[in-house]
Amino acid sequence: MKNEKDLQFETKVVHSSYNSNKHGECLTPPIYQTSTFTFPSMEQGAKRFSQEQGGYVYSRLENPTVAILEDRIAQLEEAEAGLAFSSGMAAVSAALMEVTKTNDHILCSKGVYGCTFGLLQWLKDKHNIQSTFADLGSEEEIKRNIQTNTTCVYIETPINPTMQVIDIPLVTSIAKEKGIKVIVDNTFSTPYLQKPLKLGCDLVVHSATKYIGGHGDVIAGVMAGNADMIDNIKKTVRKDFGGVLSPFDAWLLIRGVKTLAVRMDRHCENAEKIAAQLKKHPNVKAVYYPGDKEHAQSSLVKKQMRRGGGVLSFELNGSYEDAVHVVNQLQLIPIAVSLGDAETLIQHPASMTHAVIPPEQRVKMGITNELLRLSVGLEAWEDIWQDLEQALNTLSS
Ligand code: LCS
Repeated sequence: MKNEKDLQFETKVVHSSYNSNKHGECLTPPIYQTSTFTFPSMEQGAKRFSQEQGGYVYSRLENPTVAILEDRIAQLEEAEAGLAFSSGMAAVSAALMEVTKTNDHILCSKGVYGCTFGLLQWLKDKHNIQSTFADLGSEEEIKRNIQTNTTCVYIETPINPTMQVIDIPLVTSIAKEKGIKVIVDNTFSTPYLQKPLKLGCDLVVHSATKYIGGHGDVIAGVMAGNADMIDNIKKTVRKDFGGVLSPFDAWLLIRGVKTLAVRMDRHCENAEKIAAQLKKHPNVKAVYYPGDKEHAQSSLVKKQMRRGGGVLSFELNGSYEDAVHVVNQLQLIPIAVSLGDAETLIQHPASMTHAVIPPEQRVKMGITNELLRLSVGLEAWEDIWQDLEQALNTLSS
């Protein structure tokens, strides 16, 4: 077989990081549902602890099923190493803890997921780690917001839920000059659509709950980066804070990720169609979708993403009450947070995923009360549109 690294993405999601000969010739990776591992002797146990000798010790440190997933994520992100966590937030918090200490400063994209915002607030209150939220749209703006104590730039791109896009090479080139680490939350794009490490960032994090898992049945996080950094996080924050993924959940992700490329193609196709339909509807004021040729940053999207992804947001020509009315009329599309599942999901960021952000700041981020977020699923796009259209048509235009 070719070197795994030379395989195409669609092949890597299925085959990489797993050799059935090492796992009882099982086609599908086994679930090593064990908390601990036996040592052949006292001496060998001690050597495993001191790392003089390889071998598993305890599943909070390493587990064979989890290790298959971690290596597969590294292959997909074209990273030296990967690491799995019990949630996306466990991955985000471990990444931030790795690159900051008390009194440091974080430069952050203008918007982030609500709980990431909450975590940044907690870091400020507890450890005096301040954050600045900025547009990061130009060299001048990035440089102006870097302080002497900035140790990290943290970005989501596209940003949840406004779908603004950040120029990763621009950010990383400036940060590198100043020795600042760049973390990219790649949840919305997945490594199929965007590879931040190749664009110069230091660590990629994901809520694997979303597209990596893809089936709405697991809460998980993953991370990828250079071997030293990942090894350090594995031996410190992850081991001692303990946000590890269970072997069964790792297995669900190994299964889910096999179809990532085909799912993403379908998510993108459906989202393109739904965005185009929404734009034509008289009761829709604005549609925010990176895959839309008229998206304000479409040339940047083309530069760093393969396609626009499966999530879009839109604002109604109307009030918050109209938004509530429309959402309550939906029959096929469930009202639920999360994204990246087979089911199309709709939610209201201002009162749900981003409710923790103070209203004034929320509006600055572009999250108005009329904004709705749609995670476009894998159904026939005509059925998704029919449901949206009948709901939108109940508003008088
Ligand atoms: N990063 C992003 C961009 C996210 O959207 C989320 C969760 C997380 C990190 C945290 O991941 P978790 O711990 O939930 O696995 N986003 C959610 C959302 O938009 N709706 O529900 C959860």
